[in-house]
Amino acid sequence: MKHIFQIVVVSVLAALFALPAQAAKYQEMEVADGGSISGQVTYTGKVKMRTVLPTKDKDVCGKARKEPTILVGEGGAVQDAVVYIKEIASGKAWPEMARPVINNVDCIFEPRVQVAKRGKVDILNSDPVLHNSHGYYGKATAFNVALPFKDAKVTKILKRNGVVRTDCDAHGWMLGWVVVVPNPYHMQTGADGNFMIDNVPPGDYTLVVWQESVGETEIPISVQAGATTDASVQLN
Ligand SMILES: [Cu+2]
Repeated sequence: MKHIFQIVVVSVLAALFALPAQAAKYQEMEVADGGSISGQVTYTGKVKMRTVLPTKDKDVCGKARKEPTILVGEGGAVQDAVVYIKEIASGKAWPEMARPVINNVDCIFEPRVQVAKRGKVDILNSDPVLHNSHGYYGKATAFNVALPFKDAKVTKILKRNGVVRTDCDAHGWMLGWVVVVPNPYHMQTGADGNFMIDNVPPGDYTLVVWQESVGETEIPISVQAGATTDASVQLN
């Protein structure tokens, strides 16, 4: 009896510990009768500006200026929003994704916003001044690299999914973002604010729309075989 009890306890513990790991691991499979999710990300509120005030290396970093905290184009279209399915256990194969690069150019992170898969990231300095790129998952450091001279390059690993904010410890106004997505069902919006995510297995999901100043907006969606679900969202 005691023996059986031990087996049950061990099995229950094993199942408990295995669950989160399985939930995090995305399985690639053949998708039959997939549906699509499409829409547009818009914003009609007042666009807040932030002040960029270079206090040193001004010959490289430029003058004081203001920049929008959200890129809004015609009809309220939001650029550089990242749209992805929050949780999906299995589905289409990951596409070929180039290794992400965080480039320091004129004291600006290029690109400002990008999407990546867990794995390596190259951090580059294209400026003749010291940058110290410091990435965070929330408050936890993701990487912290000094790039003392032009063409310095360091490769780091983005170990988990989530939003990585990059600051520069040398230039407090610098700001960049890498959204490490959990599955291949994602898209970063361009100037038209549109997104299109295809080959989704039919089912109910939560769509996440992330934008750097708004944060995450979650939308419940239902995908039907061979159909397109409209998931247009107005951020506020
Ligand atoms: Cu810097």
